[in-house]
Amino acid sequence: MSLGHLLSLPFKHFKDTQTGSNIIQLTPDNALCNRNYFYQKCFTHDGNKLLLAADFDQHRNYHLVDLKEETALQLTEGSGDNVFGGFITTQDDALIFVKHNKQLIRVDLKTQEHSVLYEVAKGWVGYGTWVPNTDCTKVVGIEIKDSDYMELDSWEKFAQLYHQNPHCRLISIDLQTGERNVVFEDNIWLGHPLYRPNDDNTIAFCHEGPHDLVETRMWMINENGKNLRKVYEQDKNESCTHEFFVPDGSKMMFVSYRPNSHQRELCSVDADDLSFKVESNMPACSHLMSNYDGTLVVGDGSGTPVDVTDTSSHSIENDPNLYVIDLQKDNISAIAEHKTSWAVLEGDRQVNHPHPSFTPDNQSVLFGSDRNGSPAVYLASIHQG
Ligand SMILES: [Mn+2]
Repeated sequence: MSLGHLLSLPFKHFKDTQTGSNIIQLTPDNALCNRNYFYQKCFTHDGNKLLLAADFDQHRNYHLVDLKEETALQLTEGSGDNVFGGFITTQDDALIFVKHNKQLIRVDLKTQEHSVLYEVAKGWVGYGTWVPNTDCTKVVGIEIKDSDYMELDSWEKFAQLYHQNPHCRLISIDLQTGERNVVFEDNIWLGHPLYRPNDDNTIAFCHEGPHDLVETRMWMINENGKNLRKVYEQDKNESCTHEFFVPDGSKMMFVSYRPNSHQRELCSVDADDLSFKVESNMPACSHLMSNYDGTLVVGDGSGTPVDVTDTSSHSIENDPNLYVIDLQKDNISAIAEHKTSWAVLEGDRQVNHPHPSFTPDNQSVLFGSDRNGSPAVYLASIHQG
């Protein structure tokens, strides 16, 4: 197999035993497949094509799945693909992803032609998920000094990197020219860079690390490096995580939780004035993502978080459900079981996370699970068929 190879991908259909939701298994058993990170664009606008990563050709590479034809088109090859950070451009014409923590690459969806948009400078490592602005003319990313960097192939190393206070910089890259602009730089582990949709002047990022040790996770800053501000002042016992911008740019939403409680809160701040709101109480979901205007939210029920230091007081029972939270109707319902193990596999901490998000028509939820023994990608209908 190689670039442009078209593989037949017969889908499997079944019903959720609890809810009757129609579930489609898109990728086969006995393979390593994952969807991209939950807020990165993975569907074409018409909802007919889906970006995912799969090891059909030895390495885990990007493929474009045709949901009508049940085929997978190979977009990348070789080792080193960052298989969570890649995204389809707003224009639906390319995949953009990072290879070997070093090169930001554009892949033409039609021809698979590769072009290098940006190269990480010597002495630095391109880290995590890099996110475009709405027009897809710029990307924000995080770079870590290579002397401070380590491969994060376990949750122990995740904690270790936090305590090392690595030198990090938040950068913006012009995709036309490849020019890099350093927005912010500090001896603190930085992560989750985000452009606010429809407002290039607002960039968000986080202080990364064990959630119960990080004092203030979420920050915003102007694109020119001015007006650094806390998004939200956390209580002493409060942990916040998995923040994302509602795709219309109106709000930032995030998960808040505290020790010795199963209950979690779906919270938001207004992206203009940072006014805070508890949107809903909810079951112990790890990741959340909303529809375009933030009226519907999908979350993945989880167990004891792995990214805290004090696991005993955060210990909770595993919840195997995908939930849809309707904020207008004030209603939460389990739509299907994801049944994933959450296990780290071959040094990959994220591959068995569901990372759910809506399809463009809001009728189904895309998620990952190793319910059949290996990580695969699924669609579950929200309403019973
Ligand atoms: Mn995750």
